[in-house]
This record gives sequence, structure tokens and C-alpha cells, in this order.
Amino acid sequence: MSDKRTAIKIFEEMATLLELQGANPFKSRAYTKAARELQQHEGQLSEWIVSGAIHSMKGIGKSLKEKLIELVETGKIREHEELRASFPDGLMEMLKIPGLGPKKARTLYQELGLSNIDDLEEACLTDKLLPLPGFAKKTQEKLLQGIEQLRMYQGRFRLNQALPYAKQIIADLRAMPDVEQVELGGSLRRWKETVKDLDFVVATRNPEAVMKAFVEHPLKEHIIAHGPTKSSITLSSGLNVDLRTVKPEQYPYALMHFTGSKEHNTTMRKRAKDRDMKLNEYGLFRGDTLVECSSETEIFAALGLHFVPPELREDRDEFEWAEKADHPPLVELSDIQGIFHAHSTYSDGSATLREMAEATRDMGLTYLGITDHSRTAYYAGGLSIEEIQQQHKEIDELNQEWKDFQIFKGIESDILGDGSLDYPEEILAQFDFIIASVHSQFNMSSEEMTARIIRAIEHPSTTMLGHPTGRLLLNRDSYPIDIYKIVDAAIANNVIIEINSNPYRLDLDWRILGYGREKGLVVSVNPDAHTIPGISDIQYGVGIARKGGLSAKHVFNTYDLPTIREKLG
Ligand code: DGT
Ligand code: CA
Ligand code: CA
Ligand code: ZN
Repeated sequence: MSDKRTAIKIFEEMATLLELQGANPFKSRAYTKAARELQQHEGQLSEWIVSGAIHSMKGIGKSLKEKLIELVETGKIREHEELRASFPDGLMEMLKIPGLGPKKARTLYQELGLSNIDDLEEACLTDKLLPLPGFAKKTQEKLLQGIEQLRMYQGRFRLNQALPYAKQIIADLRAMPDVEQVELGGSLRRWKETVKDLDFVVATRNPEAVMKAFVEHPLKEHIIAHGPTKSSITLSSGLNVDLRTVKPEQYPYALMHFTGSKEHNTTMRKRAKDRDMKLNEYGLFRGDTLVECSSETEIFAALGLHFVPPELREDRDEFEWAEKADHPPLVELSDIQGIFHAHSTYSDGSATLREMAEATRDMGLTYLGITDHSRTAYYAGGLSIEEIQQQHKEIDELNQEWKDFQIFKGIESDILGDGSLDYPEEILAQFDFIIASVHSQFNMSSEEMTARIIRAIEHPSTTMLGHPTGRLLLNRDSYPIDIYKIVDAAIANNVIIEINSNPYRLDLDWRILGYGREKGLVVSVNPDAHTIPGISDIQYGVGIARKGGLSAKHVFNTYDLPTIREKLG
């Protein structure tokens, strides 16, 4: 882990620990802010200390600076270690339960002595929480649900937690002289929104040498298995990595097998069987004879199929079209021309409007649809009407500077409880576009929530629907909602649905996209960026659009600037 990431992690944990301790909230918030600030800067902590850059960082005062220096010099922060040691490990585990924050955990620990998940579960089941202030029957039920979810999610990782490791390991494998070919397989190659582990397939004539180097990879925490054809290691992040080595002539079959999905493989094997052949990880055979294929494309062809991109190998509808034709080209990151849904320091973003615009422009994109939070989202610095006017003035000025780039005036308007938007009509009319999103009052029946969101979709000012299900991956499921009705309403009202590309959300889910595409839905791959690095999250959203089988024409922000001007005009 880089020293910057270690510092961010420790500061975030300090904020939590201080809350657990019941310290002055300002103290805790200072750590949260400092962690966010560190995130904003490129480079390494040790470099910033040497160069003095640390002194110009916002919100990092004398005492925090001293702690960062201590971290670089000693590898730890004493105050953090002491505070961490003052709480049982189980209590820290409890904080992973969705819906249980440090404040509630502190009460449970202090009042009932609860310091691990199993005891908390039992206490909930026996109504022990009810006498505590702020805990009701509903709270207990929520916590039980949270515990169940946590157990289900445990051992899975979001794309952003897995992808950087995959890139590093594949580069390291590729650099080895004994490795003839290597590819990532498994759920990450298929671009699933969460993955259990990483799977690599290597073609080599010297498997022992490859495996020996693999199990000693610098990121390794421990070795689970070490053999000539199959090894597994656990990384320090807790992520497992499986590596298979095969002979070069077996490579395409092995890659196909270990890419999956399991369900897709089952159908493929059945197709082989129907044609008097046998397909497995070692080859495609007619009797004992290998049907020679030098690529996955040739294996598909041997089974009467066009190539199926890995993202689509989920045994959903890929065999229907692959029998007839190639899939139309899937959208690519390079098709994206601009972005919508980004926050600035006007609300809860950490970069200024100008910084966000310049960063977007530096990425080769040609427009930025800025959408700070609306006034009801006061906790996220939602904009007052005066602040909107001020922001619009700044946008007009900035737009004078560029001919080939434009900032569009947007807002992420809260969808209020009754489905209305957050400002009077004459204010809404001043925006180029509006994203409507649910941020509060999640506790509704599916009928109520669906009606609420459809009302927002039907509002003539609404351009896009933001993170339609509200899910947070590995943390919080979608609120109850009839997503198909929402998609139908969006199409009927010419409203775009975003694919929120934040790796915690990836919402709309890829499983719905096929339905949307057939019905004529237009989506927009939106970063929901709160920082400059957050803009790059569109890579995850593009992956999800591909997994949903979408081409560039289905994605609004693949249109060029003149087209967007016309559409929003
Ligand atoms: P994950 O790791 O849970 O996110 O999902 P996968 O798909 O990466 O699953 P994993 O790592 O257990 O296995 C990698 C691939 O190997 C999987 O996609 C298909 C293949 N595979 C594994 N076990 C089986 C099996 O029992 N039958 C078949 N047909 N294929 C399997
Ligand atoms: Ca896997
Ligand atoms: Ca695996
Ligand atoms: Zn939002």
C-alpha cells in the first residue's frame, strides 16, 4: 500500500475511533476532512513532506501534519495505535454492519457491553436493545437485516477494489520470459459489479518457474496452494488470486473455461455434446481428437457461434444472437465525449468548478454537466437560490474561455417525498438540464416509491434520473421499487436514466439494460464525481453499459458537443 493510501486509511479510522470514543465531533470531522484532502492530491505522502507541499494542503493543521510525519518516519501513528487498542476487534467488525454507525455502536458497547456481531445478533433477537434511547423494534430488525447482508457480502470485492490489483499482477506476469500468453479470466473479465477472487490463465512451457514467481508476488500475504498447474495466494487486501498454467496449445480452451460464467460454460458444453463433441478446460474433442482452435473465436465458430464478448457470457440471451451474427460493437471508453453528474465545492465536491472543468477537458472530453446538490440536501451543502445564481454567473464566465468545451448548468435535484422537485418552476427553468435523484425517505412501499419516482420522471424539467435504485454495493440493497415500470416511464417521457459509475453504485444495474435497450431507453454513463479522480469512474460505468449489451448509440454522452447543445437547447 502506498503511504498516501495508508495515511488516508488511518485518518478515516481515526475519525471512526474518535466517534466511538465520544470525543468532540470537531476532532473526528477534522480527520475525515484531512483524509478527503489527501485523496485530492497526486503523488506520495513522503514526497509531499520532502517538497513541503504538505504545508499548503487545506485542513491539515500542525498536529495532523506532525502525525503524517510520524507515519512516514515510523510506519505508524502512536495515537492511532493506542486508540485502536482501546476497543475490542469485534466492535470494529460490528461497524461493517450496514446501518450501524459509530454513534450507535458506542451506545451498544457502553450500555450493553456488546462487542461482537454474534452477541449483537442475539441481543436483537431477544429484544435487548429496546430499552436503549433511540433504539426501536425497527432498529433491531434493520440491524438483523444488516448482519445478514454483511454475511452474504463478506468475501466479495467491488470493481475498484479488484481492478488495480488485476492490472498490476497481469503486467508482472506478462513481463516474465516464461509466460507466452496471459489473460484475466473469471468474473472480473466478465465485468461483474463485485468479484470473489481474481483468476488468471497463463500459457507456458515452464509452469514451475511461473508458479514459483507467482506465489512470491510482492503483494502476497500468504499462499493458499502452490502446484505446477494451479496456485492461489491471498493479497494483503484480503483478495484471493487463482492462477492456472496450461500448455500453449490448451490456452484458448482454458481461458474460455476460466472466464465462465459457470452457467455460460454449461450451455457451451451442451452445445458441444449436441454436435458429438466434448468441451472442457483442456480442449474441444471429437472422440479422442482435438478440434484445433487457436483463439476463443475459433472455439465459438466450431460450435456454430459468433464471438461472444466476455462481458456477455452470463447465459442470458447471448446464444440467441451469437447463432446468427456478431453482437453490434459494444460502447467503449473512447466513445465517451463528455460527462454529466459531477459535484464541485459549491456543494459537497472537493474541487472547484474551474478545476473540475479543466480536469474534464484535460481528459480530452468536450463537456461537463455540473450538478451540485439541491437545497433539501442541506447535509451535502445543497445550493440555495442565491448560490445557483452565483454558480450560473461563474459558468457563463468560464464558458467564454473555451470554444471546444462547454459547462452545462445542471443540478442534482432531490426527489422530495411526494415526487416533486426541489425548486420553484422559474428556478428549474434556468438550468440546461436536471438530474432527479432520491436521497432520503427510503422507507416506502414499492408502490409508493415507484409512484414517487415516476412523478419526478414526468416533471417536464427532468432530463435524467440519478442512481435509480439507491443501492450501495456490498452495503445496501435497492429500495423496493418496480424498476421495469420506472424504465417504461423514462422512455415514455424522454427521460435519460443514468448508469451511475461510482463503483459503490453501478446503478442502473446491467441486468435491466437489455430490457431498456429493446424498449428504446437512452442511458448516460455518469461519474457522480465528487473529486477530480472520481471523473475516471466512468470506466466502471462503461464496463456496465457493455455488460448490458449497449452500443455507443444507446449512451447519451457519446454524442458530440454540437449534438448535446441541440438536445439540451
Ligand atoms: P466469482 O469469483 O464468484 O466472482 O465468479 P467467477 O465466475 O470468477 O467464479 P470462480 O472464480 O469460482 O471460477 C472462475 C471460472 O471457472 C468460472 O467463471 C467458470 C469456471 N468454473 C469454476 N467452477 C466451475 C464449475 O464447477 N463448472 C463449470 N462449468 N465451470 C466452473
Ligand atoms: Ca473469480
Ligand atoms: Ca477463482
Ligand atoms: Zn446523488
